[in-house]
Amino acid sequence: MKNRKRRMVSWITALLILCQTGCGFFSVTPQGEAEGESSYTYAEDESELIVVGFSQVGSESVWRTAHSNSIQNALTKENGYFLIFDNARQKQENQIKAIRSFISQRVDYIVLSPIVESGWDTVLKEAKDAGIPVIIMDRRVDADASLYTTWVGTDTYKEGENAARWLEGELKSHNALYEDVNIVILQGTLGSSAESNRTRGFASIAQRYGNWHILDQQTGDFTVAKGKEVMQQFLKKYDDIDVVVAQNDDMAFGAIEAIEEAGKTTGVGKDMILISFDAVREALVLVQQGKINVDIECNPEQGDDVEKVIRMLENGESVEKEYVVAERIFTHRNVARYIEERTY
Ligand code: GZL
Repeated sequence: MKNRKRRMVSWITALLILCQTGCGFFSVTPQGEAEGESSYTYAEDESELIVVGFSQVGSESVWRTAHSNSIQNALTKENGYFLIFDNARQKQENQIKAIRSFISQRVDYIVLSPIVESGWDTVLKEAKDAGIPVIIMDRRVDADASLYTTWVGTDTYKEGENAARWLEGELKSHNALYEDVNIVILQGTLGSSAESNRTRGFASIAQRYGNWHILDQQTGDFTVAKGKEVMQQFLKKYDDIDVVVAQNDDMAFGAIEAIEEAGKTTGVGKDMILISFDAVREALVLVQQGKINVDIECNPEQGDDVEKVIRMLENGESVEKEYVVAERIFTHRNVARYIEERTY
């Protein structure tokens, strides 16, 4: 709130200086043409908008696009917001630059979806010193918790555990739980909480089974192209892969391309089991077709939760330190029930 007052004062000050220099007031018609005598009416309705600076990871995946849409659909002018959206193109230095720009513009709130967990303390302290609340969204930061107000996202560690628990049940149902199984993992962006949590969550179950062999794990950076490239390397290196774990659907799409180009198949009753994460619509179609065995949902619809938090803060209400959004697991057994409602 105080940033808006300060910003309004600075605008009025600027206008007064403008007047003293004889520039005079003018009214700006919708066509943008100044006309005749009248007082300058800057967009007063805009001065009352809550200005939010949002630093987004990038546009690396279908999920990310849905995530961006979710925040843009929640923080609209009609809802009382002026959203400044910055796409960091998957570079942390771009996110840090964007946050510093938001601070210099004296926004009311900063929302950060951090590409990686580390390296945020300095810039978050600058925001705190400027009196601008920061909301972390989607991935997590490894920073002093006093430097941000709250976190809104998904439990990616549980997602990793759920993937392994599904595999446990799948192998058990085929009386193969204690048979040798060779696994390769396409990891997300290294150093991101999504990658580290899914990797650790899966490993926490996998380590119980000496017969589960994780042959290799490499980052496909959450993209189709890199996921395909790494899968091609795995196929060259190993001729007995039983399970592919892709830490997002885009890498799963790339892996399927690579596997099929190598003359093999994925899915229910096929050469390789394919486990994926995110559960975007395009992937749920592949689950329905039996090409992806299981898709662990990671819910990108977090914009409304962020908007609720900002509204509470505006009303002087206290907020929780974290908000976790709900998620499901999709297989060919239940996907038909949900696929029609999937909008992204
Ligand atoms: C997960 C999110 C990940 C998605 C990917 O919370 O950060 O980033 O799983 C996206 O699709 O690129």
